[in-house]
Amino acid sequence: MKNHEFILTLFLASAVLIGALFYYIYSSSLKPKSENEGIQNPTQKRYFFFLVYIAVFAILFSITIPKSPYYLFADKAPDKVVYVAAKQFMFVLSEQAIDAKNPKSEKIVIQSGKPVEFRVTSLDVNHGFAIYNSKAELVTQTQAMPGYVNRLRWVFNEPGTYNILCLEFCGSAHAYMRSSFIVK
Ligand SMILES: [Cu+2]
Repeated sequence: MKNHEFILTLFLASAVLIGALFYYIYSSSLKPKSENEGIQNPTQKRYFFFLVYIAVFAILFSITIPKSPYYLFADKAPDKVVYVAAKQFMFVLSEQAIDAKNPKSEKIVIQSGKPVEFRVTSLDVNHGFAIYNSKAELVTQTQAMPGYVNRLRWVFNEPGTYNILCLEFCGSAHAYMRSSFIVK
């Protein structure tokens, strides 16, 4: 099972659990038909149910949180740093720190199999920084936010041309906001 399929399965399992919880609360708050039927001690049963529920979620979180992108390649020193400044409606990419008053883009070539770090910011509004491979599949992404530098580390194993698209609706020409780099 691939990583994303595994995470999808976990999400679906938690959706079923949430559904089960709501069904349990709904059915336990129905009035018993007579004094002899129904739940005898709903408070205690709910307490037990919540304990099980918390335990299940603790397991799910302990599996999924370490897979979140914040820890990806954290132990690898980047072979290359690429500075990214997004603005309406373009991406400025450079191997040198970008001067906000005079942003200059340059052609970026990344070595395959080596960790690269993108330092992503925005010069105006919020943008997305999404990297797509030559098959138009989303590889990785982060937000481009004014006043913040988001670090995105990745190792590209497939050579080719990668496209960068904005994933945040940032204005009238948002759909035309794109750039690219080469992995060789
Ligand atoms: Cu946009």
